[in-house]
Amino acid sequence: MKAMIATTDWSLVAKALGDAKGIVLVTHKNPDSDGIGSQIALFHALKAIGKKVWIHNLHPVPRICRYLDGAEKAGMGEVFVHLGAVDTIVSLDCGAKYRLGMPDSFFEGKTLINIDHHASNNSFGQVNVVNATYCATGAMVFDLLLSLGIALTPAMAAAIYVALLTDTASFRLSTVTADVFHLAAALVEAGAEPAVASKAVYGSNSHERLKLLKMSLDTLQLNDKNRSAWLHVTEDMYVSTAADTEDTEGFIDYGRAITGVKITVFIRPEYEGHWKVSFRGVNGIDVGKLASELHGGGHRYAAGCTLAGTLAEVTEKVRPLVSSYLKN
Ligand SMILES: [Mn+2]
Repeated sequence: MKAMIATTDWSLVAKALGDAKGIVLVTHKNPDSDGIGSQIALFHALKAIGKKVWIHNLHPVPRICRYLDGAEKAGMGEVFVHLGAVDTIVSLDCGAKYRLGMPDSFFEGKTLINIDHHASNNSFGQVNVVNATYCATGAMVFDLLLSLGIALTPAMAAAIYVALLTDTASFRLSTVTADVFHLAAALVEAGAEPAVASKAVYGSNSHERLKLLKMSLDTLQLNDKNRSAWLHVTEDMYVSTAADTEDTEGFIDYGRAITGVKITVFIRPEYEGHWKVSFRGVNGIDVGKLASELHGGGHRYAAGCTLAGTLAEVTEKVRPLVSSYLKN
């Protein structure tokens, strides 16, 4: 097996994990498959070398990841009951400390290791491996395990595979290089099952989700001479369809898939009076930079921010900025 990026220096992470007596693995609020897959793979790996390890997040494991062996180990909420047994926290796939959503007391006196591929990551840990050239944090965990000399089990391989699958939008993004396919092949050789992952991620729609999708697609608008696509969901839509936030995963891709569209904007309720605004861009447009102008963050091709106001106010705030990125 060969590393995805052979030059990544894992020595400080290896040292910190080697010294650790108790480790908790965390990822961002509303976790996605990359965060969860990374946690599960590293969980199994650290167990295999005799470490005391837990998985804990503010929010539950998304439904599409619950088939993974190890998903049932994830705890949730602001209170982590094993905090006293932990001296080391590993943050995975999280661009900023506040996005973990955990209280300050959670971090007090702990060594914080930050492993992430968001370009906007501000290296908030004591030990940081941040590299935006990785297509997924799962790929970073693969390299870490390789450097630690830990053999991949089918459970680890399956967890990294789903991270890779979803963060590359099914191997569709420009982050997908020959090395990504080499990695995918290594994972399948180690026991990952692509058909099982694809069924779980893309073939497990609920009727509620499709009803919400139908309503959201009814909001689809093209602006900027058909170069920006806009769609949203509202709280009322959640109520009338009995769907939830998790069901909106992938809605933004319908905008991205329209010929000629260069920026897609998807807006959904986040919390009282606040909206989560997600952006997807094409080659040559940096939506990570766009989101950072709105105090958000993310990647070149996928990013987001949270804005206060009504839906109309939020839309009016974002619209001129999107237009300014489409000038040329
Ligand atoms: Mn990721």
